[in-house]
Amino acid sequence: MKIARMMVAKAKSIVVLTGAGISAESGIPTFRDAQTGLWAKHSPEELATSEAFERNPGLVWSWYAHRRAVVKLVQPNAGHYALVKMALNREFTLITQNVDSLHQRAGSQNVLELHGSILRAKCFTEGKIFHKWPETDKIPKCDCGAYLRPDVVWFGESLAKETLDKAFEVAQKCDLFISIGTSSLVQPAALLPLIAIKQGAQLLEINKEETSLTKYATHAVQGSSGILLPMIMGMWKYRLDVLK
Ligand code: BJW
Repeated sequence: MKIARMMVAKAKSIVVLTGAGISAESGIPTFRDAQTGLWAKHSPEELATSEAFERNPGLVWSWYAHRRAVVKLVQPNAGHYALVKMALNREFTLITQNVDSLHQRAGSQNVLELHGSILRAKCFTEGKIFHKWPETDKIPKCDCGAYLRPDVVWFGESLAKETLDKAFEVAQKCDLFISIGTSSLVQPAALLPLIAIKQGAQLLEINKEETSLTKYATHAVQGSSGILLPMIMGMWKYRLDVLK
C-alpha cells in the first residue's frame, strides 16, 4: 500500500483504466466472476453480439433494460470518488470499459468510455444516437422504422475510433498507468497498459485477484478498489466508514 501511495503521489501524468470490478461494490455484477458474473448466468453470444440482437431483439433489449434499471438505482462508491481526487492538479485521463456512467456521476470529467453507455441507445441500422425513449414493453424504434439497440460495444464490433485513438495516445504519454478491477482479457482495452509500459510508464494494478496483467505490473495490490483507492488517496473518512 505504501508503494502504491508513493507511485501515485510522485506521478505527474496518470492514465487509469477501469473495469467492472470498480463498480462491483456499488452492486453491479462483473462479467467473469465464476458465481456472480453476468457471463456465469448468460452466454455472451446470446446477448452481447449484433447477431444475437438480430436473432432475438426482445431478449437482448429486455436484458439491457433490466441492467439499465439496476444502474439507475445504485450509487458510485468510494473507489469512484477516490479517482475524482486523483485527477486533481496533474495530467489525468480516466478510461473505462464500464457502461454504467458511475465515474461521471461521482464527478469524473472527460471519461473515455471504450465500450459505450447503457444509458444511450442507437438506431440498429443508421446508428443515430438516442438519450431518451419510451420505456414500454416494446422495443423502441427509430424514425426510420428500425429497432433501437443499446449504444454499447458488442463482441466483434469496433470501438469508436476517436475514443480508442485518444486512449492509445494518452497511454503512450503517461508516466503511471493504473489498471483497476479488470480481468484484462478483452481486446483492444487489454493492450493499453502494455503500450504504456513499453513507452517506459510504471504500471500499478489494483484487483481482488491476480490477472494475466499482474506479471507485467511494477506493483500490484490485491483487494477491493472501494477500500484501496481511498486509502491510496488518503481519504480516511471513507476508510472509517468501512470500519464502522
Ligand atoms: C475487483 C472487485 C473489486 C471484482 N475491487 N477488483 C485479439 C485477440 C483475441 C481476441 C480479440 C482480439 N481482438 C478482438 C478480439 C475479440 C474480442 C475479445 O477481446 N475477446 C476476448 C474475450 C478473447 N474483442 C472484441 O470483439 C472487441 N472488438 C474489437 O476488437 O473490434 C475489432 C475487431 C472486430 C472483429 C474481429 C476482430 C477485431 C469488442 C469488445 C467489446 C466488449 N464488450 C463487453 C460488453 C459491453 C456491453 C455490456 O456491458 O453488455 O464489454 S464484454 C465485457 O467485457 C464488457 C466489459 O467492458 C469487458 C471487460 O470486462 P471487465 O471489465 O474486465 O470485467 P471482468 O468481469 O472480466 O473482470 C472484473 C475484474 O474485477 C476481475 O479481475 C475481478 O477480480 C475484479 N474485481 N470485484 C477490485 N471490488
